[in-house]
Amino acid sequence: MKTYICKEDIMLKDICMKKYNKEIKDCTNEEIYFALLDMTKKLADGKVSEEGQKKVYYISAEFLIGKLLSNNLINLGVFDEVKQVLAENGKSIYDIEEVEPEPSLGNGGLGRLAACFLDSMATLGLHGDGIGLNYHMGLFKQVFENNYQKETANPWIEADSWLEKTDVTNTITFGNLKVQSRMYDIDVTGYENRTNKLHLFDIESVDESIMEPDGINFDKTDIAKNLTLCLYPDDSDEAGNLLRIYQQYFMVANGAKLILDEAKAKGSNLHDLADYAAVQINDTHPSMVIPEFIRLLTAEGISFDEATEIVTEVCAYTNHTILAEALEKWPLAYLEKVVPQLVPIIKKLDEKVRNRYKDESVYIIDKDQRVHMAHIDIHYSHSVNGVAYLHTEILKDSELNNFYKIYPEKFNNKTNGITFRRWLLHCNEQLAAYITELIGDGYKKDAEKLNDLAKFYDDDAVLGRIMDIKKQNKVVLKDYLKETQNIDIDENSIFDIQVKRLHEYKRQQMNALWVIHKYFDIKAGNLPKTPVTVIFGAKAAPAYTIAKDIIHLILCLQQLIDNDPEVNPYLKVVMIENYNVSKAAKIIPACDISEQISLASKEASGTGNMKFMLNGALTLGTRDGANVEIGELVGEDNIYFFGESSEAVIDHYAKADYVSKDYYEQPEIKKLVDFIVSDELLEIGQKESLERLHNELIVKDWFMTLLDVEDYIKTKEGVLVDYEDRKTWAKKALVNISKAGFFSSDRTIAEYNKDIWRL
Ligand code: B1N
Repeated sequence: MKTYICKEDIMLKDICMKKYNKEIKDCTNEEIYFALLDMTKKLADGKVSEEGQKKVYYISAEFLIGKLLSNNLINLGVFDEVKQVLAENGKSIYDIEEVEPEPSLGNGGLGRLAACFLDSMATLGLHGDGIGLNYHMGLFKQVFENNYQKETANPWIEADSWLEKTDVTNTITFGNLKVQSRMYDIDVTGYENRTNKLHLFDIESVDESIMEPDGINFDKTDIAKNLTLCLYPDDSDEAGNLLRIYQQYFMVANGAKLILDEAKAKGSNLHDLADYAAVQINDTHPSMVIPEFIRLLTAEGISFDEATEIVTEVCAYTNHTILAEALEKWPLAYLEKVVPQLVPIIKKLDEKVRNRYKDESVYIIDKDQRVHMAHIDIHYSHSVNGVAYLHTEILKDSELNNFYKIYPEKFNNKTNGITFRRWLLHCNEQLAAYITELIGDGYKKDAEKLNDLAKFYDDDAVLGRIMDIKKQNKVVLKDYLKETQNIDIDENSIFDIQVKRLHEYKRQQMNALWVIHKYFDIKAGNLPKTPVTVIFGAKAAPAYTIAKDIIHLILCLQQLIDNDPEVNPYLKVVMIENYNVSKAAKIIPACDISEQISLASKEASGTGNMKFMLNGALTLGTRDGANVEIGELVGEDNIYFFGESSEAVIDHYAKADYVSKDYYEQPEIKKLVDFIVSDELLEIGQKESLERLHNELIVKDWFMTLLDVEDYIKTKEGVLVDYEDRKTWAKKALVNISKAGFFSSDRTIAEYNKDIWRL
């Protein structure tokens, strides 16, 4: 019987004895968790090495890393052994996982992508570190109260955690204010490869006690206490905007200093910085790193022009959205208040642009004296990439067309990806084991090997097993929901799932209209053959009123249907509370239908779509983002597309000819939309909220819900019919799994390295 982790002679047994003077079997789950934390850090530490001259720095406001214990054990190659040792001592690794708090250092896809990328860099053996902020409360925790989202505080840092306090400290200057920073590191373990670091900067003077219980309100002006309190502080007033600028500059000032120090230590004379560092700017939050580098380089005696060239060679920018409101434009006056040292540099950079180009749309500072952060990135980086084929084409053809005409050579596509370690090996152990049984474990390192599953497309036994595993995952989710939210779901129903941030362009409201349609249908006696469970999970930004109204509608529908014995045997709505990475890992493997229904052209890529596909769900979606590439890989028979094309949508915006009222007037649609303010729902929900949403759909509907709702309903009904043919469905699921290899973030990172970083 094994009683220790033999790999590196680091014995869990010994750690427990030394730390607690107890045998493993006598330790509590908490004690074992902290012992495993020590053990894992030691194992990871053994794999840190300085290799090669050049290093990548991935700077991002978000790193949605999720819980790390199991992920690290898998990557370090000791998960099975640990699981077994624990089992032999009457403990379960799954219970111990529950002890770990989930770091909430991100919001959605952008942050989760950064985490997947760190995993893949380490896995490919690339020397690449992350640079970000150590938010003490991260994003708020969501609870439901009276069918509304309520925000609460979300502290996650404990005395003993994955964070390692380093001795790197800096003084960061904002005009008259100076703050002391400190760097904390988290190990990033690669799968059977090297360990990199995620560097998270914090202020020494942060004060968690100033946060109110709602997790979002605090004195926004007390920078020395609040700087690293939370991610995306409310920006509805000037103080909130200034705080975001303070955060961004704090992140890049510490980051730029670290990058230059490391390059110098390796022998760089700074003129050759590009031989030592590649910097990836993840969306515009870190854009100030460009003027900050120029400030630091010129202070070392390098000319402004040369500094500009050096920085351009070092930096590369990733765009993640075409939504205008998400593209940051800071008033110059705000930058003057927070980072006066950067303002002359930004003005000079703008001047250079004005001297070369007459087109106002590419200026950095516009006529309203606002600084377009993305414009700094595009002029002064050597690479601009979108995150899916369609998204990059839209950037080139319309959104950034004026830039594309100037710098065609800078534009490139890097279709997003996901790490299969977390999104298959860890979250769906059974499926991973079965795939290994069928095709060996080569796919764990070379995801394209999943294609070998093609030989089983017509193998009834294999198809049966795939469906059995799905069923077991549905039972796991059922038990989890019972335990955490006291909700009962039926594992024999169809699990139809939409989990992602709440935004009108993602159109959770359209899915809600389908629920209303189905409710009417069931009332009319058209009963579905198999019951349907519609699962939602989403946080709304605290100041985004309509998004909160949509959550309210979904929760009201959930209550209405739960209490209607005529309907509840056939239809159930579940809104998962506080959707996060850990919950995603339980939800995704259980999914039958993956809802990817954004308005075409608006979802830059999506990455949930890839996770669902990999776990054998079929996509119901628009031809948007990476859905388009999923469709090309699996073929039209294995995906359900509906709705207007991105060209048609872009054309509607250009002509401003979409009138939602015209669609609303169609009796079938009117009936669904008006149900939002029906007596049944008003009895459960708040009049103001439901009426606001109802009105929004009729008079505005900026993201064209009513344009696509009819086709959506028709297509979804077709999916439900197809579900009944279990064998054909299983085959479609297997095709999806087998074609998912392309979406490994290992592929994405290899492309970044080949085309942009060149390590
Ligand atoms: O980035 C993901 C994509 O897969 C998604 O399609 C995209 O919506 C997401 C400002 C954002 N784009 N932009 C953001 C987040 C926070 C913020 O303050 C913008 N997130 C995305 C990964 O590429």
